[in-house]
Formats: sequence, structure tokens, C-alpha cells
Amino acid sequence: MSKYKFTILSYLYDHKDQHVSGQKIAEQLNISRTAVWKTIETLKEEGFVIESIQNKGYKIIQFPDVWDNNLMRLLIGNSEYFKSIYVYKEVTSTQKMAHEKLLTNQEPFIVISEVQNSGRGRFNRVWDSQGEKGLWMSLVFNPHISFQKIATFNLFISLAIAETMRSEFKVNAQVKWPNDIYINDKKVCGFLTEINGDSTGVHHIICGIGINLNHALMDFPEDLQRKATSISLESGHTINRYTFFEALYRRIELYYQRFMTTEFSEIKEQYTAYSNIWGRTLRYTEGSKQVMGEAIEIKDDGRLIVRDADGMTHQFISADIEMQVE
Ligand code: BT5
Repeated sequence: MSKYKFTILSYLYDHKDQHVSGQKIAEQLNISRTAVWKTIETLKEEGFVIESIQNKGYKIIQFPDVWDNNLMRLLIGNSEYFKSIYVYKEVTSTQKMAHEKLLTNQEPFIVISEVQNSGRGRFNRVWDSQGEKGLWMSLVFNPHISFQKIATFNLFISLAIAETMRSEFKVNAQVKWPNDIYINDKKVCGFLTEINGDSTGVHHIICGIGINLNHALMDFPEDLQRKATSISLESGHTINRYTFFEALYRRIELYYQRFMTTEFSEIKEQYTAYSNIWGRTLRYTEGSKQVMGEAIEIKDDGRLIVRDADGMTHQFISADIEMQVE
């Protein structure tokens, strides 16, 4: 790997709206023109599309299809909150990696991987994590909050994800309480939240987020084809995964800050408007409790209230909700 790769990529990235000459890059970075040329060739081999016009210079036209460590470091360099990012080609699970990294790194960070060969959902369910199609990452936060406060974390994160999809990618993303995002009644994103803490409260939140971005229907295993979707399938466009990642982590930072400084009641109206569970009879399962009923309210502490056919109300803290009740 060229030792100048990160600095040259940073320079091109900072000037991504214009062409910059090899001479100028060489002068600014105090390296030889040959080194500039060689490094740009390496970047091209790695999948960066870099236009080179005589007398004008170089310009990045397209990022590679895979997660590039240098580029991710650049994107995260603008983060107000996350201090580092670990980028992998393949891991068992970013969630598992995040827990391991936490043993030596206590500052907020992100783990992202192209492929997870053992991605997992809640209760160790399988999370299908195809390469080059999705966004599989775990975000580590280091709040110092009470266990009680954590109950509404998922609600803030759901809104950050759904809002990113709606405003930047023009799809009708809806929140499915407590931790899924759906489009047209199909799951496009699931996330899970784990915590490290002790008697004094929560020290770390490890939030694993899986989002289907560029999947075609056939990219999903057969059993998911009826239930899952991707942003690309819903919007009709191929999604630039870097653009998505950047838009998402910024909104997550914003909503994390809101989570830390306000109460759920502040965003409840928007959350309720974004939810897809109202006005329909669905099956709610939490542990051994199962209820067919209609959701009527989300309480300020994040609990969901469901009314069954006999008019009885039931409270849920974190239920599985079946959207396609047969
Ligand atoms: C979730 O669990 O929805 C949380 C998924 C979290 C995945 C991320 S990826 C990065 C990080 N690293 C990990 O290893 N995990 C996290 P749950 O609510 O239990 O839903 C799991 C169910 O979703 C499965 O049983 C399938 O029915 C369905 N499913 C699996 N893969 C899917 C996919 N790619 N798209 C849509 N649905 C999927």
C-alpha cells in the first residue's frame, strides 16, 4: 500500500468539486509527482474512478463499491462524536467485533464490515448480510446514563434511520416499534441495542444496525423474499453506499444528542406519525405472552399499549410484531 494513499485521497476528497493538478498535489503535500501518479494508479486499481484531464488534473468521479478503510476514515474525520472506525472485509458479526474492541477502546467508535458470515438479530436470530449490498455496522456510544433512560434509545435511533431514508432517499420509510424500519410493509432495516454497565448505570451502548441498500429481490434468501426489501428496490435507484453512510451517521449523531438532552415526549409526535402499526390488528409476542390486538399508544417511557378484541389493554416493552398476519 502506498504510504501516501491517505494524504492524497484526503486532498482529492477535500477538492472533490474540482480538478487538481498532479503538480499542485505534489507541492502541497511535499512529495514527488511520480509518487502522486503512482498513488493515483493504486487508488484506481482499488476501484476509485479518478478522472484525469490534461492541463486540468485529477478529480474523484466515483467511490469504489467496497468499503474502503481510508475513505471511511475521511468521512468519519468530520464526525463530532465518533473517534474512530474499524473497517473489515469480512467478520463474524460487527456486533461481536465491537464488544471485543471495547476491551481496549472506550471512546465512541464504529465497526463496519462488507460481509458478516454470522450476522445476528435479536435472540440470536440470523441476520442475512450480503457483501456489497448493504450497510452492516455497530456503533458504540459512551453515555453515562441510568438504566431507566436507555428504554427510549431505540425510539430515537429509529427516527434517525427513517428520517435519513425519507429525506435523502425519498422512500416512505416507517418505524416499526421498537427496532425495525419498514417500507411498504417489508423490512428494510433491523437494529439491536446492547449495553455495558454496572450498578452506577450504563457506560456503553453497542447498537448494531443492518440496512438493505442495493439488494435485488433474488439477493435475499427465499424465506425473506416476501418479507424483506431494500432502498434500491423501493426507490428504483442504485444507492451510493458512502452517501448513505455519511447521511445516516450524521443524523444518528443528531438524534443521539437529542436522546441525551431531551425526553421521548419531545419527539413522540413525530415518532407516532412515522409508525406503521396504528389502525390494524397485529400479533404481538413478548416472551410467552402473545396478544392479537391493535396498538393504541406509546407511553413517554417507550412502552407500547395494545388493546385486544375484548377491550383488554396490554403493555409491551419490546415485542415482536408480525406485520403479515395470516
Ligand atoms: C433485528 O433482529 O432486526 C436486528 C438486526 C441487526 C443486524 C445488525 S447488522 C450489524 C450488526 N451486527 C450483527 O451481527 N447484527 C447487527 P430481529 O428483530 O430479531 O429480526 C431478525 C429477523 O429479521 C430474522 O429472523 C429474519 O426474519 C429477518 N431478517 C434477517 N435478515 C434480514 C435482512 N437482511 N433484511 C430483512 N429482514 C431480515
